[in-house]
Amino acid sequence: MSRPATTLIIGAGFAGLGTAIRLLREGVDDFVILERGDDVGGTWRDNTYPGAACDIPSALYSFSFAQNPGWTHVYARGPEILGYIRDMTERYGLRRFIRFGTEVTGLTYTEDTGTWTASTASGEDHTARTVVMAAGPLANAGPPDIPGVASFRGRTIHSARWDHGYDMAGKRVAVIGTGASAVQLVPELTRRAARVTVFQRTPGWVLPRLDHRVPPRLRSLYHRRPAARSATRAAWFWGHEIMALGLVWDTVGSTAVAAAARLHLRRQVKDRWMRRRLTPHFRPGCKRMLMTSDYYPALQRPNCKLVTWPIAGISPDGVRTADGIEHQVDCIVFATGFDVCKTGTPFPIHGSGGRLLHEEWSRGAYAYKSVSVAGYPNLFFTFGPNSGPGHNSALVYMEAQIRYIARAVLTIVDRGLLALDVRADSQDRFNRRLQRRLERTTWNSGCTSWYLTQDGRNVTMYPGFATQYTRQMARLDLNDYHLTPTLPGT
Ligand code: N01
Repeated sequence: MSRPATTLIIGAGFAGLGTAIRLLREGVDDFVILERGDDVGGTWRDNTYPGAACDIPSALYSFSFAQNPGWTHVYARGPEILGYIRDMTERYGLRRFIRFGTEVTGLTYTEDTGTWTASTASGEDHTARTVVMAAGPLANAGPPDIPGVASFRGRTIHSARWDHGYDMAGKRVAVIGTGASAVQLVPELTRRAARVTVFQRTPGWVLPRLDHRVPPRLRSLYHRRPAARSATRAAWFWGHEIMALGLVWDTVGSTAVAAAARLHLRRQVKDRWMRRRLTPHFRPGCKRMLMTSDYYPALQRPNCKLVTWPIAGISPDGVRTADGIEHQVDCIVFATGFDVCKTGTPFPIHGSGGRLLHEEWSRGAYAYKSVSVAGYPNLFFTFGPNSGPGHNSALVYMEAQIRYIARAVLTIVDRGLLALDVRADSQDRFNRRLQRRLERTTWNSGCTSWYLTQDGRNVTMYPGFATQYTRQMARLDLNDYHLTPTLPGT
């Protein structure tokens, strides 16, 4: 049997590739990246819907150690971000570590050897001393459970699995959902399709996205002066940190955000009745803030209609609403979000003693510092429980996780440990404190969102500033872990 690798990384998106780069920098090159798709990029490979872009400035939505001086826009479009990820893959020579088309179907820990085995759809097994889960929290998409969905005779497309072969020209299109994906794709669809009907269940808070092309002179300055890039990044970072006062905690800050969003709505929508239908009834930040300057104008184009009656079902010819109307369409776009692993895992994960992670998480996921779970030694999560930012770039959080995980992997390697397993009491103490802090956040202020479990527990977001999260992740406190030394002679 071949020697186990040091690390298995599951997923070749931002988190998996970032982890690989960090491990290489630390001198670990004995790892394998398992990727179910046929290219790198994760969410940016999958989300190719018209208008896909990032609503966080590119200077901040990129790794601090691989800054791109050439971003063409303040807010990069999807293809440019995918290009950045592909460039990074080549620059760091990561392709040779990736096994494309390898879908992991299960992970099992063997206590005697302190190793993990990943089973895959092809039947091949991969074994390693440590595993980094980087499969992405928003990787699985599917149509929502709306009655009659299977009976629809036209085309259905999910925002995260766009069908580029389907020509929207001349088509009547329904868009279900008005979240972050919908507000980006609706403006593009109104330019392409004959008619677009947008079905809104809950209006969201919208702030303008002040996007523009980065002037060539500024780009050339960024090329010449890394300090200028870093200064821009720092300015965006601190600007977003201030946003936490309005989006994370239910304070006067959120009243200010609400006022700014109302002003944006008043400026862009002159019709009072339409404004009423677009005005949210929850605290800003409770659901994800929407950043767009072209969504409201798109809704008011002559070929666009906003429907706020609840959807009663889908018929063979279109979408039926509770007022009895059947909206006949050729295509339904589901911008309805993702199957988020709040209580489950993307595949069965068996820890020590045969325990099963999705059974332990059945009432909501939890972890220690979002990366380690007691009973699952040597296994580390990126974007694990309570690691989501509500106001800043996910990549800032991801870098903090990656550094922490690399430190843990090196500790296992350098000390020759069989197992590094977080202590259950440390994990419980950490989560009690975390849940107390979450009680005072906007996410727990009464709306429904994908951040919460069915019984209202927030297992997704981190209740604080990015600087606090980074500080939390800066130290690997071995007092919070059980360290099992390798047995002599093994
Ligand atoms: O999905 P969502 P998304 N009937 O879950 C509605 C990231 N992202 O793909 O609010 C009718 O936010 C649902 O209505 P309601 C980002 O993290 C990032 O837009 O539940 N409607 C809602 O309007 C984001 O948070 C970027 O009442 C139904 C919408 O569908 C995450 O992806 C860009 C329904 C779903 O909104 C998900 O965003 C885009 C039903 N049965 C996305 N089911 C960046 O720029 C759901 N809805 C970084």
